[in-house]
Amino acid sequence: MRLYTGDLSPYSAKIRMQIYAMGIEDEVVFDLPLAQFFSGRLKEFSPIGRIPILETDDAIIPESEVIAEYLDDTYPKKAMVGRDPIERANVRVISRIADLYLMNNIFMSLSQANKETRNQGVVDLLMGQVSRGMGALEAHIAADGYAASDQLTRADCTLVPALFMCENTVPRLDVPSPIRSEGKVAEYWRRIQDNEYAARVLVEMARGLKARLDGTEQKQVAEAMASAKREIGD
Ligand SMILES: N[C@@H](CCC(=O)N[C@@H](CS)C(=O)NCC(=O)O)C(=O)O
Repeated sequence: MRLYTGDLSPYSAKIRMQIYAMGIEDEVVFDLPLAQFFSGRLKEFSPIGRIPILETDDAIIPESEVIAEYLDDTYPKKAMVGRDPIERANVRVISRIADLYLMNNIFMSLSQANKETRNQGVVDLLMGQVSRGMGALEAHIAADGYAASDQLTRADCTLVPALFMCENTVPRLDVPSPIRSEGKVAEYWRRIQDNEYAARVLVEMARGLKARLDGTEQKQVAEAMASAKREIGD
């Protein structure tokens, strides 16, 4: 299998964390087609045009939640969706809160990162939704152990990158981190960073953020584009 992924992409980080935790890393090649991704040509390969994408011998699978289910279905003994119907429901609810109400709104708000051109109404609308999602998460998250139960599940794999975005990306909009200083989410966030798989994707995301902010990513993209052009010319 080949996973099209990027260090900073929270939806990709969620799948990497699942792959690390399932212990199936040897079955996967990690790849980022930089030139295609940053020139919008990923759509030629996967119509949705977003990462992560999982390529198998038989299919091109987009959408992180679908890839997560596929991995669980492919390796049922290592599946991370929970042991019984209630646990599975909790895992899916937390994963949806993280994906739809946190990550998606934060992702859209990034278009307003530039102070000069910022539309504050857009920021307020999206941050209101993030805050509402946080309220729901506070009610659903487990009081101890992992996000949905006493074991690491896909809920953690989705939530860890989402909370990274809350802490590191939201402040770029001059809005404080939506993770409150106290409560179950705050305690979970402190606890989960000691987990080896969470710690690993957090390091990768921090590396991606640094590369974006210090211009390294821009340089890599320019090099990848130039090399793609040369290949077309050859
Ligand atoms: N719903 C998708 C969202 C994926 C997504 O938005 N990926 C971002 C990177 S984190 C992307 O590829 N953005 C490129 C674009 O919007 O053109 C999923 O769960 O996989």
